[in-house]
Amino acid sequence: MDLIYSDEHRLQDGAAELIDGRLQPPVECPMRADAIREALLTAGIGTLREPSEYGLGPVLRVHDADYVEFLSRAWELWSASGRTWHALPLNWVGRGMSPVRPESIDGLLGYYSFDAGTPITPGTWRAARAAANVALTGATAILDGAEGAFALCRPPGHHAAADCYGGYCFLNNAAIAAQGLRVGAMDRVAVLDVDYHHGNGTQSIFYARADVLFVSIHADPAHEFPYFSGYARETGAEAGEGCTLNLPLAPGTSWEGGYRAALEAALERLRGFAPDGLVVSLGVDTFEGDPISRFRLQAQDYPKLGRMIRGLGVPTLFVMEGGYALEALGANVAAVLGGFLEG
Ligand code: Q9C
Ligand code: ZN
Repeated sequence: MDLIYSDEHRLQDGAAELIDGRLQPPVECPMRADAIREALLTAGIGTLREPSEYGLGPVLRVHDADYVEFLSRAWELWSASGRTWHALPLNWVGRGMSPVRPESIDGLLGYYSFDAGTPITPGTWRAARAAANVALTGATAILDGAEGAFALCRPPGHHAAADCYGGYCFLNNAAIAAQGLRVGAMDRVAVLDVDYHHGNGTQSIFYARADVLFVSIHADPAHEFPYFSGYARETGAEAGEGCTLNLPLAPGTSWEGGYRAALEAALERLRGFAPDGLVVSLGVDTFEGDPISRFRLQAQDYPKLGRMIRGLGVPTLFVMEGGYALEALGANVAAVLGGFLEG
């Protein structure tokens, strides 16, 4: 299958994220994409392809214009304010305060974000745009008739909402690709999000829509990031009521200890929806060795995941999200795609 990859991911290389109360080297780092690319080529999963340039049109079908403008200028505004280190937000709107758009870059960073783990660097905007182009190139492969394709997106995307960044995400690559499939004449599109963390951005983008189903298996937000999204009671709104399905699982969940059953429930809902195309937000931070996550999936479980997704018989674009165990990351992604190809 086509493996879409751009070297421009390297332009997102943050100095630090705030984690466990300390500034630490970001787990979301360029070595991740290098590890995945090498493992996929070694396993013979497919051939590398460069992304095409789609411009901002498909991005603006998912993200608000003022947010896109902010992202494109954030580094310029930050460095013009005299700072030399990478930009992290330091405060957010609290209950009882005014949720209005401030003017200074410090205010804007808080206004458009929801965490302090997502540094804006000189290359962030270019890297984020390249990742969106990688996803859109994958969507084009699916529209052109491929049964499967892999978009090696970095930075990841599923935490980014229409006007908000966080969770290492700036542009929602999976949502941009899903919307690309819709515009490209697929009437019904589904997103299956199997990253360890809830894809709050993707959910919110499609929450009131009936044409895009969002199904997610993730760690219970009562105990895990992003904490304020991903509960089972979130089922969609307005025309989209019933078109969001959240399957939160307890930290510590293993394949046989609940994950497989949740995946079967997810696949049953997907079959009921009968989509023309599927976007899988593929995070392998469900791995037992992941440094920031607490599920217990093992290497041998990932081919099963890929095989079960293939069983849907729907053209499928895999979009890379999280996964931070550098030594196993590439092999686990290759295992999912290998299982899909055999399935
Ligand atoms: N104690 C993705 O996987 N911080 N984003 C975690 C852990 C944010 C993960 C803190 C995790 C974001 C794409
Ligand atoms: Zn994740």
